[in-house]
Amino acid sequence: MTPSSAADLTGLIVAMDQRGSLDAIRERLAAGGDPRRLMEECRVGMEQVGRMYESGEYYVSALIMAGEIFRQAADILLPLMTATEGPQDSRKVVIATVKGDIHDIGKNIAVTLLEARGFTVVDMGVDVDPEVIADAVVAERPDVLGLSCLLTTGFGTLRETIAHVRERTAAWAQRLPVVIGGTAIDEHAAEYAGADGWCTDAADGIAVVHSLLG
Ligand code: B12
Repeated sequence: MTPSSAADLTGLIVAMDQRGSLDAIRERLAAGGDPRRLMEECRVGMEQVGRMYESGEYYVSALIMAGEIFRQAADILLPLMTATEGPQDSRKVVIATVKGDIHDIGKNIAVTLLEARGFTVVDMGVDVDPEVIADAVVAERPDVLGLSCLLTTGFGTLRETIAHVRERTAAWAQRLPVVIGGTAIDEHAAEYAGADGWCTDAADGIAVVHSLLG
């Protein structure tokens, strides 16, 4: 299999081949490909681009380019993914990327999938102060708070944000479930931050939200 083959979507993303990546997606969809699987292959490509940036092989411009390719891929794939979503929910989620972090591609996918499942989503955007998030939680009274964080340097801010929210919602009859997401999140990060659930994939995140809400 050559790197330019439609079957190697991950390789095309890593090679920053924008036209090739999008053509491969269209080709694979036309052949009956599963949009979720294609999205996952794109995500793996992004992870690889990130590692190459880390090792000095790619510059920050590659992160920007990969982000742009992924955004366009998501424009094709998300409508297909949401068209086949399962049972609907009518509860409310406040969601934000934490202070100091401007990554929003993953958060936006989570928002789209949550909305497709019927959730009302209050999207506060990126780089949001802990106090501003806590204020929104008090004003909106959501059923769940979702926080996105892609930077390991943001884990302290996640913890600070959740602590603020816990303080401001201490009098609530029911503890507000907090779910965190992002590529570097794991159970240790979740425990450190004081979150109730975590994910590295939006579809899993929605399953976590459902299990926390009962
Ligand atoms: C694209 C990208 C960028 C773009 C972001 C564009 C944008 N608008 O978002 C730009 C160029 C701006 C960027 C900047 C930087 N980046 Co960057 N970036 C990436 C890259 C390559 C892909 C991220 C991405 O979009 N992935 C695809 C999405 C779909 O995946 P995801 O975000 O994980 O989201 C999924 C799940 O996690 C989940 N999810 C996410 N959030 C939430 C929230 C909830 C509530 C739920 C339910 C689910 C959920 O759902 C999503 C769909 O399944 C990653 C590499 C990687 N491994 O991810 C590096 C990466 C995150 N970046 C990194 C770095 C270092 C930076 C910079 C500091 C670089 C620099 N020197 O300037 C800056 C930081 C800027 C800042 N202050 O935030 C590092 C972080 C390392 C670390 N240990 O913290 C990474 C890991 C690359 C690396 N390996 O070094 N970056």
